[in-house]
Amino acid sequence: MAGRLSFTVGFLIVASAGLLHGACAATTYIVGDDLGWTVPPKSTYYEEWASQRTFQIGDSIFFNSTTGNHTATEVVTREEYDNCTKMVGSIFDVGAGVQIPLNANATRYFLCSEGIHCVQGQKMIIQVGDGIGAPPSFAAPPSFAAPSLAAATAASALFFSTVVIFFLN
Ligand SMILES: [Cu+2]
Repeated sequence: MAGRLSFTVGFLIVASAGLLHGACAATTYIVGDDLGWTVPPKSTYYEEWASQRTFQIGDSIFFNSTTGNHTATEVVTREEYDNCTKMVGSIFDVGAGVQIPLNANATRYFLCSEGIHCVQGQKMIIQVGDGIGAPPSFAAPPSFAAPSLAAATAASALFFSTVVIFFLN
């Protein structure tokens, strides 16, 4: 009986750990890391930052502004991106930070609408998955709930495991 208990507990701990790990697998990338989202030291800074990373469905990017006024403006086409087109798509004021979920394979274009920041290089291309897919719906607001939802799912899985252990013994 003790052997079966140990086996059951061990199995459930492994299963729960798997769920917890799964919940953490989605990555939130802080755009520009320590630099944050600002006018970069060189014009290709953010494009290089993004090209060095692999973005998958479920990941998020977090625009964190430490100095000055900036926006995270998403435009739809490469042409709009190249031309630093403003007032197209969705514009988020990067005050306290903006988190944008990457919830579909697509190539997405972000830039700052303030002054000439975009021309100075505050722009970035994010390829999610294979980069092929419909552009995002701009009706979707930035998500702040995703991390806590994932944590809640993991917590409920742990609770369920505990209940199962209780009834098995
Ligand atoms: Cu800016």
